[in-house]
Amino acid sequence: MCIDCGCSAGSSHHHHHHHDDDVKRTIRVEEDLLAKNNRLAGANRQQLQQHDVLALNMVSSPGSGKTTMLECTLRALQQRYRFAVLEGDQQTDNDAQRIAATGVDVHQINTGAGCHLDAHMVGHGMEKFNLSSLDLLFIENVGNLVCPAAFDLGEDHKVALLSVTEGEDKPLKYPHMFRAADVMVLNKMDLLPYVNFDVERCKEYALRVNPDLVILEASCTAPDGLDCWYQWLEGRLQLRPQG
Ligand SMILES: Nc1nc2c(ncn2[C@@H]2O[C@H](COP(=O)(O)OP(=O)(O)OP(=O)(O)O)[C@@H](O)[C@H]2O)c(=O)[nH]1
Ligand SMILES: [Mg+2]
Repeated sequence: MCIDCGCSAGSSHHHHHHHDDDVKRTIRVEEDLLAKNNRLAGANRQQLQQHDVLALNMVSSPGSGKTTMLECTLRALQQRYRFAVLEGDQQTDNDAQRIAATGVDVHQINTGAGCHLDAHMVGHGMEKFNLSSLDLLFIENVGNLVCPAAFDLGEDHKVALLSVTEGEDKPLKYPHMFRAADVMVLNKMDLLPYVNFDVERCKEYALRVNPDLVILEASCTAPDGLDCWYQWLEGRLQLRPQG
């Protein structure tokens, strides 16, 4: 259930003809849902921290390259770090199969009609792994640039991917996601010659929405195209207390 698109809970934003009582009730339901989610996210975070597991919530529109970037990352770094992946999708276990092919432990969460992962689903997903044998848990969220922004899963950082085929105005049009994220990975830089995409303007928009955003330029197909991402990731992993 989602406060932004009203997929189940119903949103007050789009209905101006509600009676005041209906609006108040809708808002109360939304507040309750988010409060419950935040409680569960806190419990997830506590568990992850107890085991010194870094958790990253990968968010983007469908097709920006979340799974591809994870496949590359796992293949490149799994000799040095212990990974597990939670895969969120409405339907299919396509992405889980792609991750499993790398040899890394993965669990698929299907949300059905749901347009985002919530902390409750992730808490149960975490039960599938032995947290004390992990360095990093990747959570790939449902492809959606809107609703996942509102749901804390207990992660350390949201990492938002944006590919250069999507248009440089996206941080302005979907500000909640880029405000909720700590990192923006500008992906598919290899396609820049074929699309109208102004990288500098995109960065300016993104920083306007979130001045603290770390922006990384990446390509999953170019040689060394993910080096800056690996650098950020390893820097972050090395910040953890030594277990
Ligand atoms: N040229 C190019 N293609 C890429 C890059 N990264 C991903 N792709 C392609 O983009 C398509 C979508 O990639 P996915 O990794 O499935 O995207 P996703 O974000 O996981 O998609 P959903 O899980 O459906 O939200 C695939 O055909 C990838 O091969 C890149 O850096 N450059
Ligand atoms: Mg995917």
